[in-house]
Amino acid sequence: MAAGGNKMDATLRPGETATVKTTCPYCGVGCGILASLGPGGSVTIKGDPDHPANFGRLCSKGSALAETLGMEGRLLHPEVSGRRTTWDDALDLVTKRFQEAIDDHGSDSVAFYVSGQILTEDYYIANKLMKGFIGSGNIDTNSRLCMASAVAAHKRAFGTDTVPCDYTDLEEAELVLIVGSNLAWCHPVIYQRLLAAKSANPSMQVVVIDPRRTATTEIADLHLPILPGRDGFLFSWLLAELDRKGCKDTTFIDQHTDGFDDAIAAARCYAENIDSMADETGLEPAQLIQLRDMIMASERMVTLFSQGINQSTSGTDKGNAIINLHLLTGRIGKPGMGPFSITGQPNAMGGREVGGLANQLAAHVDFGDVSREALVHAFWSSKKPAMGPGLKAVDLFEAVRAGKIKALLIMATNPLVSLPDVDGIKSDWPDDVFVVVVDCIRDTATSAIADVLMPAAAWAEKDGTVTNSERRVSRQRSFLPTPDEARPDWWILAELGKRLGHRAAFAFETPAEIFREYAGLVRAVDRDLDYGDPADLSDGAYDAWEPAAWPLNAKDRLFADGTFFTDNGKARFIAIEPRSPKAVPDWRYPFVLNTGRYRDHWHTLTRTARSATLSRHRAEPTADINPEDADTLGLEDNDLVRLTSPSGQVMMPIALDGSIPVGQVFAPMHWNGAYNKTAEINRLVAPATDPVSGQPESKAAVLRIEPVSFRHRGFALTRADMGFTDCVYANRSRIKGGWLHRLAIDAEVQDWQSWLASRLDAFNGDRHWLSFADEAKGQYRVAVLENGELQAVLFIGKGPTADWLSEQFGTLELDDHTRKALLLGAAPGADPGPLVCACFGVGQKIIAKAIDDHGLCSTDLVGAALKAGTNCGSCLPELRRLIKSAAICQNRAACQPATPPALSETDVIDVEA
Ligand SMILES: Nc1nc2c(c(=O)[nH]1)N[C@H]1C(S)=C(S)[C@@H](COP(=O)(O)OP(=O)(O)OC[C@H]3O[C@@H](n4cnc5c(=O)[nH]c(N)nc54)[C@H](O)[C@@H]3O)O[C@H]1N2
Ligand SMILES: Nc1nc2c(c(=O)[nH]1)N[C@H]1C(S)=C(S)[C@@H](COP(=O)(O)OP(=O)(O)OC[C@H]3O[C@@H](n4cnc5c(=O)[nH]c(N)nc54)[C@H](O)[C@@H]3O)O[C@H]1N2
Ligand code: SF4
Ligand SMILES: [Mo]
Repeated sequence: MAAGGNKMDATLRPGETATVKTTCPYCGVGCGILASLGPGGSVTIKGDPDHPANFGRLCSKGSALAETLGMEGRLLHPEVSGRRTTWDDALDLVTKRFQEAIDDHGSDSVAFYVSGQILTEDYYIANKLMKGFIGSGNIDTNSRLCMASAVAAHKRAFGTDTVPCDYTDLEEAELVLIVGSNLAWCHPVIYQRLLAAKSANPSMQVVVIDPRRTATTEIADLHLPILPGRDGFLFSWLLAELDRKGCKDTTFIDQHTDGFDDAIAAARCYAENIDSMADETGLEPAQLIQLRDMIMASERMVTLFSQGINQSTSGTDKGNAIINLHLLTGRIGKPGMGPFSITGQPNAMGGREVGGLANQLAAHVDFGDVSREALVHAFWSSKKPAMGPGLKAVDLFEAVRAGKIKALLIMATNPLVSLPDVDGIKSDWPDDVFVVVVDCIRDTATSAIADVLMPAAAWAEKDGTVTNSERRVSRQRSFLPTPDEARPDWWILAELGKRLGHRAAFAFETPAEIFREYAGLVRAVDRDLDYGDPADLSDGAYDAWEPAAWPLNAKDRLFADGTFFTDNGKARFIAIEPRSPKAVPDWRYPFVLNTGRYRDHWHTLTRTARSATLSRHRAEPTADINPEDADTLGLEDNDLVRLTSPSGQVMMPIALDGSIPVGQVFAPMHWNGAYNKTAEINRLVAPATDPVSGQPESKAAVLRIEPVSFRHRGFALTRADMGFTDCVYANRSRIKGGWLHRLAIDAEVQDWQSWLASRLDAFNGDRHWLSFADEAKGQYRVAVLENGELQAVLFIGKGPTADWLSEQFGTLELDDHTRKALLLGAAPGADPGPLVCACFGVGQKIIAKAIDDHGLCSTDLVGAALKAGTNCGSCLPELRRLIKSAAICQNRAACQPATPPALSETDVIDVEA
């Protein structure tokens, strides 16, 4: 076996395998991966035991990467107006249209909108082209929707966007505050490291601050279900309280900080009365005191925060409120301490470094920092540098709507799903804006508005670097050949740069050359970043790059000496005036909408929905609400509802969930029109943004809930990917060997066989139908076989869930026994329930039964009995919850009868086609 860091030759001799060290393309944990290519092109993915982020671990998404590498749906050729063209023609056209816009309307009439999912090399070129040569600040990124508030908070406090912690700090802490982060689902490998650290050190305490009781709260010693958007009040109160109690590091404050007096004066306004603080935050006075005392008792404290803080109209202030607390106590720059903003995307951090955000220039240099700006311009030999910030994402799309942007290039992001107010954006989209979309996938919501499509190389084909949450720079290395005409993102941007007349500045041949240049810029700027001496970065050294955190070669940890990157070297306290979310619930819109992530899905589904394994955990979005609210509304679990906000409407089923507070709704951000035409959650989210960071408030829209009327509800399983677009509601998801469709139908249907038949492709062979009807119960079931092979199944009316059939569909051997089971929807006693363990395919009902039958009281015992939870561990929090609750009837799936209604053999009738 050929192992090692180097890019490998993807053509192997028979029987040979090769392994490449690369990095996971999903979350900001940045796990190291060993990708092995076997004979016949098979790919095996394993965690890299030597990578310091994961030491061999992977979560369910990382483990299933091999399933998402296929060519299905890939964009493989450049296209202009939907027609295939050559790279030369596509690039010439884009150059012409960008140049025309610049000539006629100025540099600020063009823009790039990029992503934390491109590599540092790609990002560097995009930024250099826009800010160094086109002469506009108009390059922004989806990190605006993600990290912008944390970035702004860091810059206000430290002078630079510097994350001072690494993962070992979490392990060494005595107290970990997890604020607005569902770590168990969104950064599962860090969560597992924390879990292991807590087991090894039982005195470690974990507090989770989140309106919902999430999977992450399973390890919490204290869960504080704060009211949506109120963290600023809580942290201001804590600041004043700790100060009052004398829990502060006066020497540190005096010698290493500015602004303490103002910040403490502002915080004291909120600390006079604990009862009003309790009202403001929705927490009990006793809980507030408990938290304060825990903080007072533990010197080694990490505050880890994510989108529950950032995605807010006061996200920057909240970030600073957290940092203020660490400055007060001097808990920064030392092991096991610090404010820790974790990044979402694999290269969110790298993008921030190069300057991918519109309000900074490059390499952590801000606009207006005149001497360093001059240094960057000189380094680039910029002919036409950007002289000020460009438009931030939400403003950028506003400018497009207002006709101010004439040419826009979108790369590695799907804004027509992920931006707030997607309906408004689509309806106002001007005809004359020229749009280029660079993506790996052909059909996305965003590619639908493109004039030009450019095929990008995908993860397994790309070479470059990414920086994870702990500032660790790792290599992504290609292990598959780039298909057809797909090209790396940096190549596409460099070609554009050359054609726009900047041949020398963009004459890069390899990612290594780009990285060397960037390392040189970083060295010249000489601030918090350091990638080492570019002279040491030969092609070979770049190839062999071992994961390393910046600043490279640092003698001590960041901020260890109390020196920060502000002009006077002191950190800044920021005086905060806490605010509630912009939208306030009223009688028309009485609920607050919280949006976020599912364990096994990634963003807008362009990747994870390709995997049957990953689609099993959550095949369909649900609006999770408290059972009390459902009761008030007269709704039952799984009822189909319409959610209406001032911005728009969506439709999806509800799920009763006691972990959601009364008055709140949680729904996933993931669904796009290709999988569900009515569930794009950003139709509901208004484009309200934080005044400092420009980050939108994705977690606090307001809405009302109404039932949807329809005549029939059911599901279909089909071999072919067919549409049910005329249904009131249709959600499709991948299963092994086909598709699962969940449907609501308003048409009056007499004959379900004809209804299904009319949707099937013509078939000349032997077509058999099985059918069953119970008119009284409104149950209809049909299945169709073509040449003896199962093609489709349709279940209408109340009855068994789709779980068992979805498992069996791809492999069902149609003997007499299974034919019967087919229309029963379950082999008797074998309904697995919704999937919990993705690695071993173990369902919730199986686990619950084993827990009950055998008294399994630990995840180890469940693992020993069923293997569940013994591979990637992503489901451990759910296993713990099942063990704890053993009263699983709270769970909606378990509330349905475990065995389907009786159906006698004679009910199943064979009908000739
Ligand atoms: N499985 C999965 N993992 C992912 C991703 C994915 O798509 N899928 N995406 C990656 C990316 S880009 C990102 S940015 C991260 C995001 O990672 P997280 O930030 O952990 O994920 P979210 O689910 O968006 O939101 C986190 C939590 O904030 C809570 N919250 C909402 N409002 C408030 C509030 O007012 N206060 C507090 N304290 N909490 C609140 C929500 O209930 C939610 O549990 O995940 C990364 N990892
Ligand atoms: N309501 C609500 N909205 C949200 C959020 C939320 O919590 N709630 N979260 C926000 C956050 S934190 C984020 S990060 C965004 C994410 O939102 P997006 O960035 O819009 O989501 P993705 O699905 O990751 O889109 C990435 C696109 O890039 C393509 N792609 C993948 N790899 C490559 C590559 O190497 N090159 C190129 N050219 N293309 C590639 C994929 O096919 C896909 O189309 O959503 C934001 N929107
Ligand atoms: S935790 Fe999972 S998604 Fe995140 S980098 Fe690791 S394997 Fe990938
Ligand atoms: Mo993100």
